Amino acid sequence: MTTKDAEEPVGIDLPKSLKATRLGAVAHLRLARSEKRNALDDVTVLGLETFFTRLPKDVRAVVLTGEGAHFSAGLDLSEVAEQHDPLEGVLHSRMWHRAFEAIQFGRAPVIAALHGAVVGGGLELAAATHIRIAERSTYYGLPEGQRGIFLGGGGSVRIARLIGVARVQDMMLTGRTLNAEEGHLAGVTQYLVEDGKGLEKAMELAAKAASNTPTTNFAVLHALPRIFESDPASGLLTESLMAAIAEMSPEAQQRLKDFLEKRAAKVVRQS
Ligand code: 1HE
Repeated sequence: MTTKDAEEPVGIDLPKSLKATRLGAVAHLRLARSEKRNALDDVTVLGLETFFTRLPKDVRAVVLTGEGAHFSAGLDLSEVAEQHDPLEGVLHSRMWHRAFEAIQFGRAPVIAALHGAVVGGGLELAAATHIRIAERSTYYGLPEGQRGIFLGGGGSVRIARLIGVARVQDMMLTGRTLNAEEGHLAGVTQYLVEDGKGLEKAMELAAKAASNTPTTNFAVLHALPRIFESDPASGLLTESLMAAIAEMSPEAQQRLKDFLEKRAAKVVRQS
């Protein structure tokens, strides 16, 4: 991304609850249903799946934000209030799983800038992204417990891995919310910024991630989490295979040469 890049459309048909633009190699996807606090209805969840499965090859990172005062109020409760068929309920949850898998295991790293309420399915959505930034106004809740329902968008797996089963149990059993600082300490976010600064930080990080080689980013997105979940022996073997593929890529060879010939940046302390 350079300063001369102008914002342009991404070229994917989306429902009106989602808006996407791109600035060079970075796409910016917004939840755009602020009148319903970005509650995630079926159309929006399917739109997320479409966006992340059809991402153009030259989009190298995605920034995800929510319009209005809140990132997302989670599942659109009006759509489940009338649901009485258990199988339909399972399939509904599986639809969320598909959409969020497309985010977590898509072609580009996704950076979410959070603010206001990040609750229920909104937190499940954020947990499917790779880097999360919280503005100070952010708070997290899992009101499924109070609503008489359960997680269904992958939260049992992803949120529990981020903050631990014990915290998820506390939030669901008691309705406890975490503020931005508590969430940060618990492991929800990698960055905490002042109000109004989330998008800027996300664009800065996205530009960095977009400048990596596609092979390294593929390894980080697809291989690393699977290695982490596998038994150590299989994990180490997968790591070796992935390492060999990455270092043999022509882009990696060029980058290594650039460093050895003093053309590449050194690793310097940032804080
Ligand atoms: C909604 C939703 C929603 C707002 N589904 N319509 N999620 C929750 O239990 C969170 C429910 N929402 C809230 O607690 C609050 O709305 C907020 C704290 C997020 C924001 O409060 P506020 O005062 O800014 O807005 P509001 O007046 O509550 O809501 C504005 C409108 O959005 C209102 O509709 P209106 O027609 O009266 O204007 C609300 O009804 C509507 N709205 N949130 C439907 N969630 C895959 S499983 C995942 C399971 C879950 O995500 S459970 C958690 C559900």
